Amino acid sequence: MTRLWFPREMRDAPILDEGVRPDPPQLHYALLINPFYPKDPHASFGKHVLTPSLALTSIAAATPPEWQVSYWDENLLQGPPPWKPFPQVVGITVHLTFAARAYALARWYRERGAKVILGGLHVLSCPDEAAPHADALAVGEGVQLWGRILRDSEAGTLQRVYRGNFRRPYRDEPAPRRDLLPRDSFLTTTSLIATRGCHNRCDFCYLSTDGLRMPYQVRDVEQVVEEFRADGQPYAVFIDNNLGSRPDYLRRLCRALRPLEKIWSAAVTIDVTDDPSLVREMALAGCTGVFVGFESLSNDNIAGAGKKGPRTEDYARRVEVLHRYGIQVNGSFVLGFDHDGPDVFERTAEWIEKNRLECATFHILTPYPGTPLFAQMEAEGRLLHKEWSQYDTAHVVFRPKRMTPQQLAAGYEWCYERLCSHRSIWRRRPRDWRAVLPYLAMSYLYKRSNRIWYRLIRHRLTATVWHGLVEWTRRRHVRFRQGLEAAEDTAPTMSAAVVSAGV
Ligand code: B12
Ligand code: SF4
Repeated sequence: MTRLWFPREMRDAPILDEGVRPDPPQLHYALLINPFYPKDPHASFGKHVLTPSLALTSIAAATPPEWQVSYWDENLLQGPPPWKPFPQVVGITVHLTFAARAYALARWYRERGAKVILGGLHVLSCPDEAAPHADALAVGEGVQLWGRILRDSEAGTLQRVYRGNFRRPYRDEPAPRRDLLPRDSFLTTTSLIATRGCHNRCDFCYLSTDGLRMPYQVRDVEQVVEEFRADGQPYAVFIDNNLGSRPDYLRRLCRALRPLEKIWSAAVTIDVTDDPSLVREMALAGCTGVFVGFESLSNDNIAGAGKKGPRTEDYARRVEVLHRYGIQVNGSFVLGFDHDGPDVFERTAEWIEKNRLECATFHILTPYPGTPLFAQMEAEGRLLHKEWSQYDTAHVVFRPKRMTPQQLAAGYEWCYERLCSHRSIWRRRPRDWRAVLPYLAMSYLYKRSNRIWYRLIRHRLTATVWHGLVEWTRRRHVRFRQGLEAAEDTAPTMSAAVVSAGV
């Protein structure tokens, strides 16, 4: 395997200065922190500044007017979070991969007099582990809790645990505070979310976490359109688990987005292609790329995970439907299922190339705590350890059935190496010659330029450098749509060059 370039700032969290003696906390000031996590050097560093998580901007929108709130994302490589002025309350979002860092930050701020609130997915699945590190836990949906937490903290009546549910109408939530984000640091600040939940319940997915009851809900399409418009960016990423869960809603959303003449990408399941006229509506509404969780090319693996969807033999035809409407496909593949043997890597890579997927993301199967997959692996004694920082889908944390952990780790690395090779990039080029150059530019910039990404991130140049390329893509897409509109239902074959979402 080639030795990959992996700078320290991408691997290690910034150092917390233990010598700091801050002023007393500033009343009515809250700081929200997205903690550092180590990046996977096999994948693009660009993924981490493509678009921000909505966890903290969502709760920030529920801040009472007398409070001031600010935001710090340690992954933007600008050092540890600020302490001047010193916050009265610190809110930290916790995922399992960066739980240890979240706890270190919590300790640092608590020792200096701030009240620390922990929330997020890992707090929901492992509240007992998180509790000793916080003054209060926010378990579940946080927007409904944040205002109450701040007021209780002001009144000195902070409780140990606050519980929010996902049953309140989603449309009642205020728009996330995207204005708090450093705009220069992201390719786009417009992370949008229109739906919550998914029609599926795959047993490896975080949506199957024990105790997480997330009924399927949608925001009004007008709300989504308004948020897109208000953020003023040409490109948005929908961070919904599956924007296609309800085709009738997706169709209405597309019709509402169409007049904006902007571009976007979203995660969908491949059954979105059941009705090609819906794919056409997506293209007309500005969809230039989809992130599709194919998970596996083995029907046994798909059935074993409890995922409903088309047979894998039909995937190729469905990819073709998306391509026909100029929509690029970023396929997500999970490696290490029980029916995967050592041949899975080559077969998957071959399939991706044969079907010209513009982009692919690989994940080593990872049993998230609280999911049925975790319970099964634990019961079978197959978990190698519970070192959560390694549960990032880039490390093997369980004993696979049909290969060794070492074979799985090496196969995962091999898949990325192969997909990033010149040969593979060339084999996957679009059939339409007019789309080849933009595709090549995007592939090389996104997938093979980690040294550039590192500098862009450190010097906060991501937005500046990408803006021209994104705007050019948007204009190309608008021209493509005009052709599509004119052709009624016979789609031209031009593929739009896009920024494929890597989420
Ligand atoms: C945007 C995103 C990213 C971005 C940004 C990540 C970041 N941390 O900054 C990028 C692309 C970089 C990314 C990368 C990865 N991601 Co990601 N990502 C997402 C995504 C699509 C959206 C997150 C989001 O905004 N959700 C919406 C917000 C509103 O929901 P929320 O986070 O749950 O927050 C609510 C509550 O939890 C609570 N809350 C949360 N924090 C706090 C804090 C306080 C103080 C309070 C009061 C409340 C509160 O209130 C919020 C509002 O209700 C989710 C899937 C999804 N749709 O959620 C996956 C997801 C979070 N990612 C996941 C994974 C695995 C990863 C990776 C590890 C894997 C990979 N190879 O891609 C990497 C690396 C990141 C890492 N090491 O942790 C998993 C996590 C699984 C788990 N059990 O932890 C998810 C759930 C995807 C999945 N389907 O499996 N990701
Ligand atoms: S289809 Fe995707 S989002 Fe839906 S439950 Fe399965 S893995 Fe999760």
